[in-house]
Amino acid sequence: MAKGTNLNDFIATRADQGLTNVLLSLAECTKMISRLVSQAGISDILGATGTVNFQGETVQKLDELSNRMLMDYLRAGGACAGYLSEENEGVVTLQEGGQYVVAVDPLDGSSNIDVAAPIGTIFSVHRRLSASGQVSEADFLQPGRDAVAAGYVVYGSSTVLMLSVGEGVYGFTFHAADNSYYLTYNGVKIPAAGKIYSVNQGNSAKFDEGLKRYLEWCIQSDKDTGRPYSLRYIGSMVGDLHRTLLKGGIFIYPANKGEAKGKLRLLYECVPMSYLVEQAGGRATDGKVRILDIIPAEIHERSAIYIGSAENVKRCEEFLHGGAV
Ligand code: P6P
Repeated sequence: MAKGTNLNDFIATRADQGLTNVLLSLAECTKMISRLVSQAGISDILGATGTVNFQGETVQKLDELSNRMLMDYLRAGGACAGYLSEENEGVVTLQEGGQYVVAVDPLDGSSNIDVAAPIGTIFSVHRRLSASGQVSEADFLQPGRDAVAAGYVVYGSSTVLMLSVGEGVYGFTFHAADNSYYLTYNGVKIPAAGKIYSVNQGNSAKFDEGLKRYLEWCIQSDKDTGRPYSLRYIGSMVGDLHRTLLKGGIFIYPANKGEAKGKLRLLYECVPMSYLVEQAGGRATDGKVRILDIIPAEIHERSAIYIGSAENVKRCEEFLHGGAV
């Protein structure tokens, strides 16, 4: 059965050798992570027979293991100079001659493994700013608008890699039988408007007044605007954003009173997702500023995020800025 375009062939025609190397290293590693995630429950049972694996290493949590695997695959690929991860305190030099730096959330939403809910790997790729040698944090403190690629892999009922190299968004579904990703979304466009909003409404008491009024507006009945909207919230950014990208609507993680800049990390959660959503025709801001225009000050800094269909995000911003009626 013809399965269509293979990821490797697709990337090779759209990226230079170095970027192709980085992206295929990431993709190969996510195939392994997909297998581990799908077996997590079973390995837990196996783990009950002893917490030491055949190499004599302590069995690590899956997100820490994913982090180590991603570093190993990118280092072996040879083109990735530096690595920033939610799991590492500082940046890591992988190949001094590499020309790219990668920011990664190795296994976002990993607490959902226990309940078999969708989780994911999120990544963005920039060119290094330094010429060669050891990378520094400065190589990563670049705005998302300068990224050369971004994407995620959602480990759900199927494993799907969503990717952009700046020319639209393409999706590839993992075919475990022959260990390959095949093109299944040939140019994703997010609906201009959607009827789903996604937020942890349990935090409402901490939301500012404009957001509270927007959420009240979402659930009022109004046929012309398709309201009331539906609330969908998985508690896994990759799962919630994958649905938003395909079905439309808005995902919100605001700056709460307790969290001055929100919970989600700018460089390896907000930027990659914003890059993809904008490439698909959507919009992503922190409520005021375009996410991709933010100049990061710290490698693990957080940001509020309002992201999804352009009409939904703009309508929400009207309430945030006090202009909505
Ligand atoms: P809350 C998962 O822990 C995560 O980092 C994102 O994947 C998700 O969108 C968010 O946190 C959920 O946070 O506070 O609603 O549980």
